[in-house]
Amino acid sequence: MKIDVLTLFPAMFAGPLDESIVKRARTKGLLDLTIVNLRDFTHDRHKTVDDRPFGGGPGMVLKPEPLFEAVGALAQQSTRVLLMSPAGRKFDQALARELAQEQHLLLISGSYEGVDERVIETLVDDEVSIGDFVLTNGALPAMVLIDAVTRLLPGALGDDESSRDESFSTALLEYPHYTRPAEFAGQKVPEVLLSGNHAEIAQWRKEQAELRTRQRRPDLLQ
Ligand code: 21W
Repeated sequence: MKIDVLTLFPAMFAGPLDESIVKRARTKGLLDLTIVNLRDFTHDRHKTVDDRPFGGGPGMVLKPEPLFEAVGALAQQSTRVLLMSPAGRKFDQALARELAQEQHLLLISGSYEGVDERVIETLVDDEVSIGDFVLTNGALPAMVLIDAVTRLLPGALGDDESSRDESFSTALLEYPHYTRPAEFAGQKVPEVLLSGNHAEIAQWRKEQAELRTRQRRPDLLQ
């Protein structure tokens, strides 16, 4: 899969995408990721990407010209163009699975400023939000989306990670985990886990997962 990101903050992307499973997916050639500075598509001395809103009001709006030029240069017919926006469709595992099927994603990481509506009408396939809280820009949401999509690419997870993932792809929260020592600071590991009775352990884990889900995320059981 190819993912291009258009951003005003390319430096924010150094780090999170150079570690762990995403790094390995890039090294293996499963993910071809390019971070592109929107300012590279300006032509004036000041590399202007924004301007004052028509109609007045606070803040600035991202100008259409750099975005039209950038998307024109980076997108093909088959590219899915996504604008990271607090007004977008809520990102979830179902959307991550859907996006993992695409050949090419182009993410536009918005800033605190709005984006000229003609960009959204003409260039953007979907607007995507990662949740109902206010961030300073769309860079972290773009990285969150890339992380969630990348681990779903065939071959991205190792055998161990992959089989663990399958056994937990029930829509429940996970049961509690313990490792050695069997007693730590007076806190004991539940006896059943030390029993060696695999049927009882499986039953206990199932009950714990259901209990936790009912207590913490009843919405998942609807
Ligand atoms: C925050 C952009 C608020 C726009 C006047 C002028 C992308 C995000 C973002 C941001 C506004 C996502 C304004 C969850 C997020 C993102 C920055 C609204 C403010 N007023 N998912 N400008 N949360 N956030 N306009 O914040 O770009 S996906």
